[in-house]
Amino acid sequence: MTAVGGPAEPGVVAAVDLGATSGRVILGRIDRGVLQMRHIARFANNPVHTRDGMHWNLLELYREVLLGLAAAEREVPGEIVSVGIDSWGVDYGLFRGDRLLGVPFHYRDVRNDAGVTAVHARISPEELFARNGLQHLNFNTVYQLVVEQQAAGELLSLADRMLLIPDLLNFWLTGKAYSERSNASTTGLLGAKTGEWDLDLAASLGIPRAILPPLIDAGAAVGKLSLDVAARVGRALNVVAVGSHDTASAVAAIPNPGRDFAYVSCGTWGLVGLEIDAPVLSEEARLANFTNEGGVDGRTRFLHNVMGLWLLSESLRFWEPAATDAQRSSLLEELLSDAARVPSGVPVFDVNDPVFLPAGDVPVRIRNWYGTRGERAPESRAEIVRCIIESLAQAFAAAVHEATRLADHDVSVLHIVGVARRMPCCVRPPPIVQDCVWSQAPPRLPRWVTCWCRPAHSARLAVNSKTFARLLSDPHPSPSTCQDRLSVWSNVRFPSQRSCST
Ligand code: LRH
Repeated sequence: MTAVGGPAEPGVVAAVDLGATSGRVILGRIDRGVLQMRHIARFANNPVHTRDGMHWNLLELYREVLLGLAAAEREVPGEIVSVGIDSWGVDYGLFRGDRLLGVPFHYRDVRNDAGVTAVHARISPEELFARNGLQHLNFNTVYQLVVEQQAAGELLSLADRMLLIPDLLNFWLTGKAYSERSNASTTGLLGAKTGEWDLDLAASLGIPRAILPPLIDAGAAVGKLSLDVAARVGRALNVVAVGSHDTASAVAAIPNPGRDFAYVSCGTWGLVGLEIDAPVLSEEARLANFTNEGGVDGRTRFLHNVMGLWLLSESLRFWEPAATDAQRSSLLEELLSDAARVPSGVPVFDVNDPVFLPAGDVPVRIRNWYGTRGERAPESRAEIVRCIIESLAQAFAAAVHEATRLADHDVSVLHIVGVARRMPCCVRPPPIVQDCVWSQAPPRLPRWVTCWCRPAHSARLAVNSKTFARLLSDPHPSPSTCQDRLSVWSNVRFPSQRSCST
């Protein structure tokens, strides 16, 4: 994809994008500097709870990927030059030879806290951050692997390889086992300064070094589909490593970003921050729970994980456990318009409270959050939705601001990317890319956006949280209301060289 707008136009590529709630197979064709995209397959990614915990339905995902690739090949026979896969970070499968040992755990499984305790008994949070630069999230792979050691019937000692989800799928597709760096950077085992596996850290935590596969960068060839897979897909396609951490790909896909930009990549998670040259490893950054993830082209994503639209999707799941994805989608439509009628100024809650991390009764936990602080809790579903949106908005705004301060990096542009407007449900229209660009206070603000920059002496961006609330909740933002400093693209038009259409 880096060739977009460049001289080499590589033809048709197939992208497999796996999110925590849904996956897609998309064809992309680069034609005279314009990336045209066609959605070939869209499928749900529903976790499965078994007696030992919460798991990804990986076999089903793999089956969908194969079906999607086969459909893509039928769509443009002989034209696909490469396939790339990205997914959420941190989760993995353990292998012995070709055999997958156990069903991969979902990062929201409740087992992780024991791993945190065990890791920090051996290395302090300060030293860990100085080595891996990662925000403390109890599901970082390093904690999960240490939990593996403690489990009854543990599999770590049997394993000869650990593969993160996109690498695992690449392995099933091609028989080649690598670890792509952007996603490896979410494990907690990659040196923040070196970009190499921190083998001493692994050894000190009892994680066998041998399970860590050779690292490769986005853009490297993985291999051809193996014979049996090629027979099912229709042709021996080339698999290429992309920014296999979904956030790496999301940020790499921002059109013409320049260097002084911030982003909100909003889906199940809200990833909010900057792209910079080198990690920020200060104590202040650690205490603010900011992370340094590896980006495409050796860049660093300095960002904060905000709880994201998970709060909405899990609330819907709690309210309507038996509903289909389609039913939940239309319920969401209703709730969003009801929420828009709730008077503004609802009290906000701390969306980043870890209490909201596990699956389950999120609305009850939201009410309790207010209750335990002696505040009036939202009553109706619409009120809860309104509180979620406004609280997310405020957290996004605060994170943009904090990122610029901690990295001492001014920004003049904010890009909002992802399925930001809506809950990530599997039956969604193509993702919306919303891109707000302004380098000075916009002279006239579009109806649905209220953003501003701080006075000129500080080029840092101050973002009104209402901006995000409006962006998230307005069902039909109209491009015609946008002024030249702010454009909305519904995946149809990119006004610039790096263009995209369906
Ligand atoms: C977003 C994401 C995020 C991780 C989380 C597990 O999809 O990759 O960056 O922290 O999932």
